[in-house]
Amino acid sequence: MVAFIKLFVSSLLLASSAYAGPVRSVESALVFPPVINKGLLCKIPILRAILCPRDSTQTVSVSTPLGSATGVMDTTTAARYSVKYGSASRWKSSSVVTTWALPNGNTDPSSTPLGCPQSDADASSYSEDCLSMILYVPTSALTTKNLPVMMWIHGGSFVAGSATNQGLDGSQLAAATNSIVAVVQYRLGALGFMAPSGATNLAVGDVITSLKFLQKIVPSFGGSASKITLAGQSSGANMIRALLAVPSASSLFTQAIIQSDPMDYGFLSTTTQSEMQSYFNGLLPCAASNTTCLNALSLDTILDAQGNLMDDASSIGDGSAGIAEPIRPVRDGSLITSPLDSTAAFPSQSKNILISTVLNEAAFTIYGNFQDPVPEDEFDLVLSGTFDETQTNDIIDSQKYAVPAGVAQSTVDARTQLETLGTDYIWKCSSWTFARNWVSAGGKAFVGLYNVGASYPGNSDVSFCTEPGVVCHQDDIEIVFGTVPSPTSAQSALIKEMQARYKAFLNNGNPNVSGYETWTAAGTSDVHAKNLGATGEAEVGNCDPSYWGEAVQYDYQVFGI
Ligand SMILES: *[C@@H]1O[C@H](CO)[C@@H](O)[C@H](O)[C@H]1NC(C)=O
Ligand SMILES: CC(=O)N[C@H]1CO[C@H](CO)[C@@H](O)[C@@H]1O
Repeated sequence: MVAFIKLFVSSLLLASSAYAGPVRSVESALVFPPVINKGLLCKIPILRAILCPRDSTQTVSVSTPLGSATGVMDTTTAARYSVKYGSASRWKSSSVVTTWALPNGNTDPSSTPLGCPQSDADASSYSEDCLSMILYVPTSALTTKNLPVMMWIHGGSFVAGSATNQGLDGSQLAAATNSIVAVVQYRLGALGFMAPSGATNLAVGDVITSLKFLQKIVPSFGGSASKITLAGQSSGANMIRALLAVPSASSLFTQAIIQSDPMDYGFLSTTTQSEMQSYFNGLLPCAASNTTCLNALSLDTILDAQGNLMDDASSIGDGSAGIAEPIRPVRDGSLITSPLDSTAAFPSQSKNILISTVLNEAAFTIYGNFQDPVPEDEFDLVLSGTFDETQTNDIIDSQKYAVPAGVAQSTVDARTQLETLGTDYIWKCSSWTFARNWVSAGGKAFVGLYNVGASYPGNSDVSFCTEPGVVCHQDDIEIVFGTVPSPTSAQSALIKEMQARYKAFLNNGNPNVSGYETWTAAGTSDVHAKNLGATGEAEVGNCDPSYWGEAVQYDYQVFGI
């Protein structure tokens, strides 16, 4: 069972391990329109933002209840403010800062925050003092008040990623949607979920802390604290799913955008979490109660233990932690109070959500791990290495992913079926199931499928991901942010469309805008998934309600999480 599930890890992990540090460069080619009396007006901080020629050190200031905020104008249309939003002692809950400060003791407002500690990144790129965010404030905020706010939660399987990852510069998105974009960091891995004392979901708490911070400060920037939308991709979207299950966080945001959430994985059960916790504690050279010892542990020691935990997680307890995201939010019954999956009726919902997946979510994994075509007679074998016996038999008996009959054995490449299967159960169909449940519980949902993407750095390691028409996991990120390096006309068109739709959604919870096709809201059976980058609605395929979740169970059903 382990061997093949492992394959589905890497698409989440590897792709996001392309941690690249700050991505910004000075776009000196931008020319600002001439302004009369510029010299005088540039002395007034708030006017400086819109009226004065920018250079790489052009600073701007805003007065907030937490003190004066200083940022920089990277572009003519948005200012960027890096800020430390929260403080936390190791393995303790975080709290909102009481004073505005640049991250990591920086004094240069153009500096970017260090990421949270993670393996596969240079130690100089991270710090335990990592509860920071970057705010992108459109210059329009000076003249328009009550702008919506979109807070982006990065992916990386809860063990990687940061606010400075490739493509996450929110300047263009902020200007195009006329909204404040915040890109937030939260504690990762063992430091965010596995306190030896047994406390968990610390990272979920960090995001709640960041929302409380936003509530306090966005009005100073021209934003509205009652129009905050959460948006995120992959495990960032999974984090949002967790926050939707936290009643005490509900008043802190109004709606959510969930991109490529691996919804097949439920939250962790408390039983599995405590078994993993015991295992992890056993890897540390400290008693779980010895705070002095725990606080003195080096980050290397903690990350090493975390790596061992992840390697062994799928054989701990019932194995429901799996391999792709073994460290993840826990349905602890106090913070996260419902599973938000098909194992129980959803609590009643009133928020609007937008849920999307991409065409080839599993391609990076399948084509990255099977470099050569997979013959038909190995298909069943791969299945039985991925699913439990019942799931395997149900899938084979249904013939839904069978290699088409009449195809010469020598030309068969079952990677096509495996890729569709992986995409369906981990992402696409499970997201559609979630949308149906959401609507049944009274919420409104808009479902989309990206037919056009922009190859995210790292995805080009798998040549299939660079083929025309293929959209791999993460290829939606630069489309949303408008950060595609040299966009094709199809990419430019989709960037424009998605930003227009996001702008509408951020303002009124509906992604419909004139000039573009109607995006019909999901129903309890037909989710009306809108093709993004293509016309009409996506083919239902095996995401029919009678198949995944019914005829064949999702992993969260198999494990009864
Ligand atoms: C805590 O751990 C330290 C080693 O870091 C050890 O010297 C000390 O005796 C321990 N304290 C207790 C109460 O066990
Ligand atoms: C189908 C649909 O939801 N159409 C809506 C698109 O958005 C506009 C503006 O919010 C609404 O008036 C439409 O009803």
